[in-house]
Amino acid sequence: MIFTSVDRGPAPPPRRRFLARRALVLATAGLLAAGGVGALSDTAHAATTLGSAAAAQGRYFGTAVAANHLGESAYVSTLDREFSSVTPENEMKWDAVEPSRNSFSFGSADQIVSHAQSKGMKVRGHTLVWHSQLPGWVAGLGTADLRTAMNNHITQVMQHYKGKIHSWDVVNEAFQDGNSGARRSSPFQDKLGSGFIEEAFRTARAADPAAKLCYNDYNTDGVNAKSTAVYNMVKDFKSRGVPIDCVGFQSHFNSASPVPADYRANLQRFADLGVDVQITELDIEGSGASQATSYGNVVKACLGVSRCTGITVWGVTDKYSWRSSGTPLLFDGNYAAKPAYDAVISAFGGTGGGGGGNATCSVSYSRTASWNGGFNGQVTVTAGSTAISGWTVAVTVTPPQKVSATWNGSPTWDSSGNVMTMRPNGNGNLAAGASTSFGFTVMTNGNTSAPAIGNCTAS
Ligand code: 9MR
Repeated sequence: MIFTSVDRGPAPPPRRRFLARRALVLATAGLLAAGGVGALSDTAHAATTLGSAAAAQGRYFGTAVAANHLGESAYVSTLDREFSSVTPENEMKWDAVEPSRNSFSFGSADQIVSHAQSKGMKVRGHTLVWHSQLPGWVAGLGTADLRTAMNNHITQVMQHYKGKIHSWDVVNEAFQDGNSGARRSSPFQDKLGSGFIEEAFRTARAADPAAKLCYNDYNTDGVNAKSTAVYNMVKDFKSRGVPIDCVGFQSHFNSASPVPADYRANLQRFADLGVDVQITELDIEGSGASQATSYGNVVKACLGVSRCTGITVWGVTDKYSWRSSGTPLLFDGNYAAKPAYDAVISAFGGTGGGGGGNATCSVSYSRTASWNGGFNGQVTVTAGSTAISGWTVAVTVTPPQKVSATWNGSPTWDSSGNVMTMRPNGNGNLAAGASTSFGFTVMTNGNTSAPAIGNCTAS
């Protein structure tokens, strides 16, 4: 790392001054809107994102979304910047869309779908037939009525979203845990028998022939009795022409249930049956390097299977995760990207960075303006001997200093607000030896020391 500090006089040149003031105004507006320093990222659009890194490998990268967070600007800016697919976390489930018989309420799900469409994101439908989040009236029906209600539910919901959903979880979690390989007890299983699954798929195909129809489950990620039971069902469906296009592997991992060593092999054996495979609800409890390694391994497993069409993580930020205390997602509670985020980008090979193996960059710092109460800093990022498609640099200020504006970069913040992690804002692609700069304004609050500039990480 090269580290220099050069004072260039009290007043920035006019153009720079204009940009700095404009950035300050934008950043201040963001702060007011969201009430937090993380909102600085509102003004940013990074070149290397989860969505673009996955797209470079022909995959989508999605997240579960909850409609009630769509009013939070930091949530939405992270969602919009990073993801290319969304799955409503609860809003398309039976209790949400058909709380009483034949009375449909699509409001919250529609909100997610229209947001996604307005941002060019794809939508996964989750889920049509599931034993959980099932309103009481369904369980109370007799056999004939239940069959009618199940088929009506599938038909009404799929037709409402016809043409807007790339893949539907038609049936979710129909198998028991453990070694029995048996179907799970549910109103559908108990009254309609195992045939309810193929009936649901046939009804779904008729309702929206363009949507991919998936079976989705958990604890099926490695080769085990449960995944083998699902495998045998899919094999049977394919041999008899029951319409099924994809299998979803939820992939909720933690120390008791880590990423299996035979994950890729398991995905491959399903793909070999002639279905796509999708990682549908990924989260991995943990932190730091070990969590990052696991996330990287999941991406590599998917990339190792040509029919693995995409990955969805089960939430944008740790703070809203269903397993929040396990911090299982890619962004922390302040929307700062975690090491796991960088591992995912790098496992995808960045966006054309040549696999990340040789990608390096270096940084230099200069103070480009100072005045009573503040200064502007500039960090120049220079690619090493191969082209890079992304870079990450941490800038740490000393309290009570505060960064009040940034430009030419996409910042995220740690919880203290002192560490700013900067990523590209349209300036991530650098030819070998080429440079770009980002800048920021520091309000000194009495402390004029230079910020610490971390090493540059390239992708
Ligand atoms: O994340 C969902 C959480 O908000 C709900 O309370 C919960 C209720 O069942 O469902 C969670 O999502 C589940 C998903 O729909 C199916 N696979 C397991 C997920 C985690 O429980």
